[in-house]
Amino acid sequence: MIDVHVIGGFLGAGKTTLVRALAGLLTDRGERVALVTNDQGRSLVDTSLCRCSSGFVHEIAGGCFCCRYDDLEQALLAAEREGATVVLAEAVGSCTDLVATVLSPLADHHPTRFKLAPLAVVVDPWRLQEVAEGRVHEDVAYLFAKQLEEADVVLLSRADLDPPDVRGQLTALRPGVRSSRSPASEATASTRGCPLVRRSPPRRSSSTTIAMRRPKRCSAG
Ligand SMILES: Nc1nc2c(ncn2[C@@H]2O[C@H](COP(=O)(O)OP(=O)(O)OP(=O)(O)O)[C@@H](O)[C@H]2O)c(=O)[nH]1
Ligand SMILES: [Mg+2]
Repeated sequence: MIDVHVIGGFLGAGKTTLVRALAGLLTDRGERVALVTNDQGRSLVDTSLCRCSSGFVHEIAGGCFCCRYDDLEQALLAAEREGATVVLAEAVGSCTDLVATVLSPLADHHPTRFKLAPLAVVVDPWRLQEVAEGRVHEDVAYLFAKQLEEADVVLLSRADLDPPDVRGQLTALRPGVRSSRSPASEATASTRGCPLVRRSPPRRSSSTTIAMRRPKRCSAG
């Protein structure tokens, strides 16, 4: 069986950074790692970044995993044919309902083929703080809460930047969720060597500068 990890989290949370760091760690341990990137647009920066971290990258563009389920399934089957032992699949930052639209159908259709990991949602502690304090647009708060709601585990990014302790706020928003630091705290180290890496400091945009999408299910499919 292939281990399949679906990684969710809000726009800019640190998903690609995590996926790339994990790909490196797992490859060092002898795993064959395939990555699946996803966006609603047609051209993915994340795909180019991920190609720096793994030889096996499948891109699903033009829609979220939720409305491109068949493409995701095909990508996982292709990864299996390529001999992958682990797949890391990064969902679009505005995606919600991953359990209902992706994990449950995969479990139903391929009970002996894919071993589905608990849903991991990457969270930027500063963003979490903004949400908890009501400093974001209601659409952002809605998406953020929806993503947290279905998380089995929350991975807090940017641990290397001395973030605020948000465990209390996290528990208030999502009681009982497991949380831990994202293993990708050394973002610059994990992305070193790739010409596409953005070397500017991580985004600290306020709610007014967030590129907003309405909190609706993806319509691109
Ligand atoms: N220092 C530091 N920077 C981070 C960390 N995680 C992410 N970043 C930075 O934050 C920015 C966004 O990170 P990405 O990994 O691209 O975030 P994402 O969730 O994949 O973003 P989208 O796919 O656009 O939604 C990049 O500039 C990263 O280098 C971290 O743990 N530490
Ligand atoms: Mg990304």
